[in-house]
Amino acid sequence: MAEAAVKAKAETTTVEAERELTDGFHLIIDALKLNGLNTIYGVPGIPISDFARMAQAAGIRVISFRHEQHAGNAAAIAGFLTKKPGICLTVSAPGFLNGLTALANATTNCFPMIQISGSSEREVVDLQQGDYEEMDQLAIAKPLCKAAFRVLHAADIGIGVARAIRAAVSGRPGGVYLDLPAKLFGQVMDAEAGAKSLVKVIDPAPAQIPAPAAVKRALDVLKSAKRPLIILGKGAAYAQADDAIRALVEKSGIPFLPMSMAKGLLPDTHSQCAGAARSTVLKDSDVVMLIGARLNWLLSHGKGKSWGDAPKKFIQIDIEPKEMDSNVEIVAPLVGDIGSCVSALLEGMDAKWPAPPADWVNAVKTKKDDNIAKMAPRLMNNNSPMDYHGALGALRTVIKERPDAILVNEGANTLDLARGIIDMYQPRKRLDVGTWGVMGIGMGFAIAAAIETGKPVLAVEGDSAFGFSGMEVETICRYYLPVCVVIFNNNGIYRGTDVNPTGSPDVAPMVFVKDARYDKMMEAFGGVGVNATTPDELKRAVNKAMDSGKPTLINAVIDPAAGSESGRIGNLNPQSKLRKK
Ligand SMILES: Cc1ncc(C[n+]2csc(CCOP(=O)(O)OP(=O)(O)O)c2C)c(N)n1
Ligand SMILES: [Mg+2]
Repeated sequence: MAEAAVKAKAETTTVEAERELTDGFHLIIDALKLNGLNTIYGVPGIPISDFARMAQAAGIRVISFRHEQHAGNAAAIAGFLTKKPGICLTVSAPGFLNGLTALANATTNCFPMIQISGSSEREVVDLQQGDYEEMDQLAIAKPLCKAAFRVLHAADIGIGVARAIRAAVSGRPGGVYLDLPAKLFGQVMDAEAGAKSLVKVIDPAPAQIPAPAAVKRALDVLKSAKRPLIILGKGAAYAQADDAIRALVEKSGIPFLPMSMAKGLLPDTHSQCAGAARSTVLKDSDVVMLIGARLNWLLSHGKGKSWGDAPKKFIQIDIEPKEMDSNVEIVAPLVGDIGSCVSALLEGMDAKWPAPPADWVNAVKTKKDDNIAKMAPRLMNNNSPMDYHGALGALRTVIKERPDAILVNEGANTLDLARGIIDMYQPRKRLDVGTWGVMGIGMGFAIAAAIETGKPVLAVEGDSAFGFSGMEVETICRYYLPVCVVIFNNNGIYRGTDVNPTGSPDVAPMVFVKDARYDKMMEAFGGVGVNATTPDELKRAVNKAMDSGKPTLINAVIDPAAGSESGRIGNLNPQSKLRKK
């Protein structure tokens, strides 16, 4: 053969050989795409930089953050909004650890997410020989999530990803950790065998149908009630069984109380909503049906002063059997997925289902109307500097006029008061600090909410709360997301008025730089910054931001003396019998 022909033949053979091989990089990407996971939130670096590049090249949307915790929070809330696991991608050791807070928070809040982390070489890590970013990540992740897996062979990537998906979304959703050591990415295998090894997860979150006897028991208890109450939790919002839940509530005629992230499942302005009569309905109800709400600290564990002296019977709908009797006796446990349970209850309620006693319904309504009337004038003040009520009154109007906007909310006073004041009208539009009351979810949640839904986002942030994720305003500008951040700037944590009693130049631990201008941060990255000193100015600025869709940050100047210690949960601060010195 002539020399040129030999060379040509050799080149063709190489090309053919390459065409027949695939590698870890591509198998992971293919496995994600096969399962409809088309967005990755992460921070690149060794050993996942090329993976992030290749994922983007393959059509996956790769949203690159400034810190892994916020990428993790974004993935978690993407999971809550879509019922598909959100993907968070981190580098080894420190990046992995930065993502863990979000992974643990997702698990606590039952948000499905998968943290995929690159890790260093097993051989070196396991002998503790000091690898670059050495850490036994799988062992560390395990207690913080629902399930944790490691893949060592390219041929196992398909199964590894499938297991992670199923673990994240089936039963009670939660965080899953998937450990991918650096060497896995470059491993090659036969392309056809690789394609065959991928798994499209069939029915990842199978319906769990409640037992008919349990349904009947629940209906019997409900029917016997003199003062019934329905509590809707975040799980009810997650379930996306909105029509069935609304039908059940309306057919029963029972007052309902939405937990924070269940607000809007039925509008807060619904005639049966008892949000403004919370303390009355908790105290005076005799039968309480919990739908996707847990009797944790947020509901005072179902006992004690806030639940009053009247004997209570609890009906609880939850997908997790272990949730039953977690704090108090559940007389009618209904274990199953919320959609199936609510539909089964509805089917069991015939046309003659009795309305709840009128004296109860009227008592709740009177209390609620009183409280709403008392609050109304405070929400209309136009004070400068603003107090929480004036500022939130303005934002309340914005959301009323734009019910499809997503509200992200964190802080102490900024959170507790916004939760009470801003009415929600549609399901899954309020995203906040959840079960732990964690600060730092703000920008991650806002970014994912904008990416996943395409709707405008209003993030209402305490100045302290914002600081935890503030650098991600660059991310918001970089992807040009329709996010309007409003910072309730009261110069500090809870209040900006604490004084250091020693007289040293250090300010008190709760106090920040006075009169800071957070709006300038947004301008640094090309977004719009506004300093608002009155509720009218604030409303105008938010409306402008939402009309334009431009990344905007509004520094809302709040009276530093307006807040109270720890917002509404000051009672949780430990006290000592010893007097303060
Ligand atoms: C990760 C984390 N760290 C610390 C806290 C404690 N914490 C609770 S609320 C809060 C900030 C409250 O101040 P701000 O956000 O300014 O709200 P304000 O009450 O001033 O409106 C802090 C630091 C927390 N909840 N989570
Ligand atoms: Mg503050």
